[in-house]
Amino acid sequence: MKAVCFGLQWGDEGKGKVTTYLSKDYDYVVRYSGGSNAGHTVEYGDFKLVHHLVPSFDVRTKTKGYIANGVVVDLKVLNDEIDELKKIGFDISERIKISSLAHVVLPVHKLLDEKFELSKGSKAVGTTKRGIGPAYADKVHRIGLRLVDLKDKDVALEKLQFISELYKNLYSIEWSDYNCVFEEYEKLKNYVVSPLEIKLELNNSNILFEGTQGVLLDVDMGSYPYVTGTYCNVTGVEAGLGYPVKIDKRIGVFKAYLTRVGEGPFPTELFGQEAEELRKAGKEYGATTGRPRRCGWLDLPLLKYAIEISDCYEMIMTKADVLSGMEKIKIGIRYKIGGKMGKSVEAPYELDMLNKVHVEYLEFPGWKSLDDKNFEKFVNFIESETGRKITYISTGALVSDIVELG
Ligand code: 2SA
Ligand code: MG
Repeated sequence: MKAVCFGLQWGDEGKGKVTTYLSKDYDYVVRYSGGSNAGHTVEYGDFKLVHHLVPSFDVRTKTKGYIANGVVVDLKVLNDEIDELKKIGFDISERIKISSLAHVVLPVHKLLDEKFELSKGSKAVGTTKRGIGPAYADKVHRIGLRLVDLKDKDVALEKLQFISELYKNLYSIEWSDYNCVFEEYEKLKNYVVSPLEIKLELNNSNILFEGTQGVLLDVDMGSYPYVTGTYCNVTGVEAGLGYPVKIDKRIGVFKAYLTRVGEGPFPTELFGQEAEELRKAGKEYGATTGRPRRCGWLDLPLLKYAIEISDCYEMIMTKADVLSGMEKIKIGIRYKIGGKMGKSVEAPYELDMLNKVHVEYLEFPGWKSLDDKNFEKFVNFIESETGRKITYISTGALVSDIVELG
């Protein structure tokens, strides 16, 4: 069995928790995209983990993790995460592998990320400043440093000096502390494998591919230019792994409302008191940067778009418990363009028009708990509108707070 668990919104749908919950039935959880911009929060009860690079497998089980070459790796962040796990009693050194073809996020990437954002002024994307865009850009510029390059220190040194020179000439960014790269590499070199070396094992394993961010942040299919630097859609699985793989299940995760962190259009966004209440109730603060997330109502046209482009057949809804106790709950059901009486737009073909739309809402009576009939109505409405089954509902923050729907 090969499945992918990915986000149907702008990230932070609760993929980390869902992945951890589902991971016990798989041999491997594989990260195929993104980098340390990701923040997958998993509450076990006794302890809480925020995964940035370590795949979100259940640390209490025997499931293993593989970081494929589609991921850009900040070596220090990964080492720190592995060390933290060890400190709390989970030595994952036998349970983690990294593709030798994965590119390394260097200090210059973070500096350039910061510089780009500052220089763009009002056009800034609101990145996490973790160097993600520049690291992917250097991969495409064909100057990136891969883990395999670090095998031979002389080769790596020459590459690093070349990168450093380019950054100085092109961007006036100075950096020469190459030792930190070598030191971090020494700590994790035993986990590095060639993608071909691990292919047979992966072919014969049950794998849960773990998406990062959400399909609306996909570099092609998302709300460009307000997107991340890579493929968050399920199309990223093969690109990230480096070879074809047949996926049996595409599990899309969405939140009962909507959040976005960073800039870009957000048609159902709430402001002021209403936004603040939702943010507080849902603890909607960036898991990597701590930034307050923008909050709003569930956007059905966007959800339909995400389902369509990911060909997702099964959905998991999270955080409906956060809405419990609210008097009224809204869903944005339709877009109109060109004034309130304008043309109705069901699912956008391109997301460029998102900042021009008016949203029509449907109001639902609130629910006290998830056993309430009113909640059932909410679920049924989403299922009938999307034509997709909601197979699980997360009922609270803990990994174990999940119920399967019959
Ligand atoms: P980047 O850093 O180049 O990937 O930023 C580009 C856009 O992608 C958004 N992005 C994210 N959106 C939601 N969650 C993310 N992870 C963290 C979290 C974010 C945080 O789990 O909360 O802590 O701020 C994530 N990572 C990238 C980003 O906001 C830009 O809009
Ligand atoms: Mg997150």
